Amino acid sequence: YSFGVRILVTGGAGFIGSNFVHLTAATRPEAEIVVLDAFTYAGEPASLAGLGPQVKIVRGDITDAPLVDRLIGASDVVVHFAAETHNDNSLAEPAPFVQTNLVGTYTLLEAVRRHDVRYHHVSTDEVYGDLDLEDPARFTEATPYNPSSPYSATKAGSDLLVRAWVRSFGVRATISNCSNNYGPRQHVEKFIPRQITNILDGGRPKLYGDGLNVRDWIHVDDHNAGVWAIIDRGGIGQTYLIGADGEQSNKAVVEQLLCAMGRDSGDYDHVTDRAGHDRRYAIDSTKLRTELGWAPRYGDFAAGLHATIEWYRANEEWWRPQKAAAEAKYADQAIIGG
Ligand code: NAD
Ligand code: TDX
Repeated sequence: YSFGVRILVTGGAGFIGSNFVHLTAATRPEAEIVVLDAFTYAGEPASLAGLGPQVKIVRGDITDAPLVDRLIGASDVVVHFAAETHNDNSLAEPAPFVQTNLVGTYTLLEAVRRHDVRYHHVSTDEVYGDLDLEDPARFTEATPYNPSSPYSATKAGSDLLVRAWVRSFGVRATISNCSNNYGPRQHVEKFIPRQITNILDGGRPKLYGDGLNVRDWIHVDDHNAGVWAIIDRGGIGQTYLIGADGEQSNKAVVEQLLCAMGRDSGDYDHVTDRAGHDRRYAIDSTKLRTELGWAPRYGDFAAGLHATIEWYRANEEWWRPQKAAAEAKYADQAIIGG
């Protein structure tokens, strides 16, 4: 470490944050981990089960400035995962995205500035907008910001706040922009868990539009290993893209899931497309690989997908309580959208 061992993890009860906490607890026994999480619909207490006294959990909001000030004053590094994260929700109701992603990040930045605490900001490749299917280009750290949705616009805004706090106030921060994550403990509203659990329930996957949109998939543990490489060895003020060369069309993913789960590969429905639906994301992670020596360990997407299917099969008690509500939200959004 280039800092002490007290780590504040915001959003540690969510998908990527909870995997980060488990990975850190398993690999860094000396770390003292505090999770700050509001336990929104996306925060799941069961995702933090089985962790010892090394991990403390605080239920609270990142926009609560006095609470944030107190926790950051007692930390050596902040790893900021907390966010509203689902594009479809941001189209139905943008307000919590502005509040959490922009005001929440601002609140953290003011506290790390006051206490001079090292800060890592977890962001997304969606800040760069999208690429054409025919375009051989991939996103790099130099790609201009061009977000499409309320979600990606608030993430882009939060990244720009970080850059300004680095330049104007000397805050010791780094930023990572990662591609689409998959793996255990991802909310059933998201693409891969939604389709796996539909199939487990004997239903059919739902493909938006023509299904040819491309996402660049990475296993959540590879993302989190990249985050640790940046915290340990990253340059202050630097941005690093994290991606594992995992481009797949949504249609191809659905077909792989159906085949892997013993169903006919054509057994899915096309449904109304997402408004403003980004066509393709693709990450060039050369900087992270060459400067910090990071490389993904889950190179084989099919194997990672199989393991993820097995996790949802074995952990129905984790996802079942959320499933009906998530599908009801989709049914409502379909009515609003016509
Ligand atoms: P998630 O929705 O699964 O979890 C978000 C967590 O943040 C939840 O535990 C929730 O309770 C908490 N939270 C929300 N609002 C809060 C608030 N105001 N105060 C405190 N806690 C609050 O999200 P995720 O998919 O794990 O994403 C984590 C981070 O990684 C986000 O910043 C996201 O933008 C980024 N990211 C995600 C992906 C992806 O594929 N999922 C890819 C790149 C970057
Ligand atoms: O039922 C579905 N059918 C479908 O075709 C759902 C839920 C999604 N899709 C499509 C939309 C996208 O093209 O699948 C793709 C993936 O959808 P999401 O899981 O909603 O992810 P995406 O919109 O790509 O954003 C994700 O990756 C970047 C995360 O949700 C973000 O938090 C992250 O920043």
